[in-house]
Amino acid sequence: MEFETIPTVPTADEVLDRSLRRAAAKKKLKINIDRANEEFVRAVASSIHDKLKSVVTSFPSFERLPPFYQEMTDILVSLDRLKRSLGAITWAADQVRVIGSGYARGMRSADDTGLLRRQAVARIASVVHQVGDDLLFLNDARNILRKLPHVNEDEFTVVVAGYPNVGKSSFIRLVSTAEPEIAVYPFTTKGIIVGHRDIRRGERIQLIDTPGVLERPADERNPIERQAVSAIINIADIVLFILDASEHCGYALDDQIRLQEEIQRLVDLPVVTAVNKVDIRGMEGYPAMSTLTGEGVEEVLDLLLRYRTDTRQVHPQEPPQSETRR
Ligand SMILES: Nc1nc2c(ncn2[C@@H]2O[C@H](COP(=O)(O)OP(=O)(O)OP(=O)(O)O)[C@@H](O)[C@H]2O)c(=O)[nH]1
Ligand SMILES: [Mg+2]
Repeated sequence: MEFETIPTVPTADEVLDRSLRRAAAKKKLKINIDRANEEFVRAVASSIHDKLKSVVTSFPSFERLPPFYQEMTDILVSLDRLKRSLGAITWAADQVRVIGSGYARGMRSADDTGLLRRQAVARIASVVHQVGDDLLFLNDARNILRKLPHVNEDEFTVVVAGYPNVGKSSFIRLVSTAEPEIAVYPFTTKGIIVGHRDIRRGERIQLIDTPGVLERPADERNPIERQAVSAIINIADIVLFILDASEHCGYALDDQIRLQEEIQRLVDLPVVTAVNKVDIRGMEGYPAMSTLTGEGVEEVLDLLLRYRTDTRQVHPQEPPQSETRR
């Protein structure tokens, strides 16, 4: 993922200190004091300009990112805010260069180059401090975005969704390489977690654990829930919707079914619904499993894999592969 390579974004003081120190080292090399002052201002301005520009270019171009990552960026840090801050840093880089070359030129005909040097540094420092909050914001954004998991668009992808606490992570843990946290309280999972499962002939599929979603208007959903919806819309080939008929999750079954219907309307994809926690209570008409006892879990996975062969088969007229071939 392109986010992993974004280096730490320095604070305003770090940008200034580093550039002033470097320029001071260069200044020592000059014998003529006026030349030294001019050189100092040029060096400070150019080093700050380059540093700020490199901060901007270290972020990926968001328009070119796949829709899922664009949307996740928007949910987690706000694309608008990110673009505004990157724009502010570009502005500051240009300002610093203009100030630096203006003062350096002025020094050629000045009596007191030391005074001009101090004025130039003060003005440059003021510009850098003006974008101090933007630098802090970009570093926070960088720290959040670099934790986003890598989603492979070429792999068959099952997105596991449902109300909080129904056993989504428990299922993912049993059938994939991912090891999400499991707990008795809702919203244990707060982001997208990617796992894999090897299937025959060296192929593997991707299984995505998502945070729980509540049945409520989309604009009332919090950023945690919105990540799940984004995964369903942008990266799923198939959705496994888990119901908890025992209601031990803390939510009414009717609400869970309404959410399942909403998701079904939202995407033009197969939505396979399975009932978990059947060690406590099952429900007619749906595949049954218990991630606690393991009962029915592999059967649900097999059901999902059958869709994989259905959607990716080379000859569409070929009937779905039978149970015996798996
Ligand atoms: N009895 C029983 N409990 C289960 C079963 N599956 C999960 N649980 C319990 O249900 C609780 C929630 O499980 P999780 O796997 O964390 O549920 P989740 O859907 O990922 O929850 P969020 O991440 O909060 O949305 C935990 O206490 C699990 O031990 C099951 O089949 N039977
Ligand atoms: Mg979970």
